[in-house]
Parts: sequence; structure tokens; C-alpha cells
Amino acid sequence: MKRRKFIQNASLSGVGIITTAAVLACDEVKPKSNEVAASLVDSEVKGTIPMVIATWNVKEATAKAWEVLQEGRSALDAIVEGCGVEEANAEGQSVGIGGLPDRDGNVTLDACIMNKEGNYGAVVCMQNIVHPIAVARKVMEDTPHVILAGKGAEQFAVSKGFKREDLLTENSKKAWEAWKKTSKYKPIINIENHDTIGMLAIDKNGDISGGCTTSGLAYKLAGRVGDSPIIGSGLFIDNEIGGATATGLGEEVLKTVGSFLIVELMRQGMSPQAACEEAIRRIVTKNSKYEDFQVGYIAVNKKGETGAYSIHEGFYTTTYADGVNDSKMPGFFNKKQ
Ligand code: SD4
Repeated sequence: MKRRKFIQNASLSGVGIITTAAVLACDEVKPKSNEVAASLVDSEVKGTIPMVIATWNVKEATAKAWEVLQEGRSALDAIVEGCGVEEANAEGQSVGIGGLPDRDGNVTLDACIMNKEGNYGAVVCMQNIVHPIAVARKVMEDTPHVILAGKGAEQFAVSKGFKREDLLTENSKKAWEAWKKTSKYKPIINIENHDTIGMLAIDKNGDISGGCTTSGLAYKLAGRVGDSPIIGSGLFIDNEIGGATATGLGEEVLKTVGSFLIVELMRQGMSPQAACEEAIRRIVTKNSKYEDFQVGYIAVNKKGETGAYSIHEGFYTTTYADGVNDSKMPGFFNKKQ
């Protein structure tokens, strides 16, 4: 199935906006838990340390993170520098510079980071700064707060030495202008070659950190914030257990607190793979419209064992472990395509 088929079909018609979440939430639930339960088998995959795993086909980003880990630096440094590669890539239309704008033409970025102590920092709806993941780290380390939003986040970034830059590239502007000519309001996910970057890393000391960075849904309403910068939804790390991160329709991840759920399931003994599958099951059993949207999770446990699962075909993950940088498509729930 082509990723284009994951287009989210929320609609704005006539007088009112129907949000994606509301549109998708109200139908009768048709559980398919038996399909998923059948694959809830502990994975035999052997973990290695150090390692890094990321959402989507982002080999340059994982290569950077791996390089940092090989230098004996922290998983936190690996996350900031690895995610930073994609944030600086103007070709990528869902992260950092070049990200597709909201429906008013403004590129607004969301990102969060967690370290081995369980500390968290985030920026939401921040404009004009290429590296939200690095700003999120500064929020975590240099302020008494955990989330900064909008103008405040931007001002804070500038006070920390980040440069203001226009994030709307010619390509993204053209795409937005073409979108404006369409009559319906359609936030779009997963149509680019790569998407929101969620990254989990374990360093040589065995310590885990994670990050998640995005420009969010293309053509979202101004002010919309997704799962990516929200602790427990787009990302969760517990250095005793492991970590998880998400990509896809943030509204669905938020409603099920997906990344926290996965880490808690691992705490109870599930493998990363089984935990990712269960988190997807929570979404598809609560929302029968899952045919219309995509969510993908990745997870890692303390041993460096990984898991990944999505609702539909087409989600990719990249893992750098044992000296090998490898992208692949994990299993998915909806086999009837
Ligand atoms: C969001 N989860 O803002 C992000 C979008 C995304 O792949 O992951 N796209 O909802």
C-alpha cells in the first residue's frame, strides 16, 4: 500500500471544523483483538548496546547518533545530534526547516526530549528555529519548567543563542499554495518520504534517552499541537525499563497515551514488540475509523531489544546496532489492503 493512502480524511465543511479526533472517535468499536493477540509473542530478537532506533527511513540521522555513541558520549547527545540531522534537512517536509506549514502558512514545530533521569523538556508550536530538539534540551536543563510554547519558546531559544530563520522553503510554500486551492480541510500525514522523527538511544553505559521532533500535521489548524512534544504520548523513557516513541496521527496517540503505555507494558514483562502491538490494539479497538489514519510505534528495552508496529503497511524504522545501519518495514495490524 502506498503511504499516500494514509491520508487523514478530517474535513472542514461549511460552517464548522470537525477535528480529526472527533471525526474518528465516535463510531462503533469493532475489536480485532484476536488478530493482534495472536502475535503477542515475546520476541527472540537479541539486543545489543549501544544502539539507536528511529522512526522512518532516516539512515543519516541514525548514523550521526551512532557516531556520537561510538565516541562514548551520552545517549542524550546522540538524540540531539541525530534528530538534528533531519531537522536541518530542507528536503524533509515534516521536521524542522522545510516542514509543511499550518493552514495559515506558518511552520510551527513541536519537539520533546527525555533523559536517563526521567527529566523532560519540550517546545510546542515554536516558529523560526531549525532545531527544536536542542531547544527542548535547554528547556529541560536550563529552566525550572518542562514545556515552553509559541513566542515564549522562540524567545527562549534566541536567548540561548539559536538563530531565527525562515523555515518555509519554496517547495513547502508551493505545496501549501496548491493545498489552499482544494476545497476541503484535510490535515495530511505520512505522505512524505520521511516523517516525524522519534529516536531512542542507549549509550555505552546502558543509559537510555529519547527524542521526538516534528512540524506536525501538514495544514493543521493554527495552534494545533500533536502527540510528539507531549510526555507519555509522543515519547516516554524510563531508564530502568526502556523507551517508546510514536509517529502518525497524534490525536490518536494522545488519547491512548501510547508511549507511556508501551513502557508500562514492558515493565510488566512484555517484550518491546508485544508492547507496541498492544498499544496499536488499544487504538484500533477504540476507533473503527482506523482505516483512515496511521500510527506507528517503536520501542526498546534495557537490553537493547527493539519492537515496532503500525496500523498499516508503509511505516519504516531505522536501527543502528552492532555496526549495521538498517531500515525496514515492521509488522502492521491492517492486513486487508
Ligand atoms: C503529529 N505525530 O503532530 C505527529 C505527526 C506525525 O508522521 O507523526 N507524522 O500528530
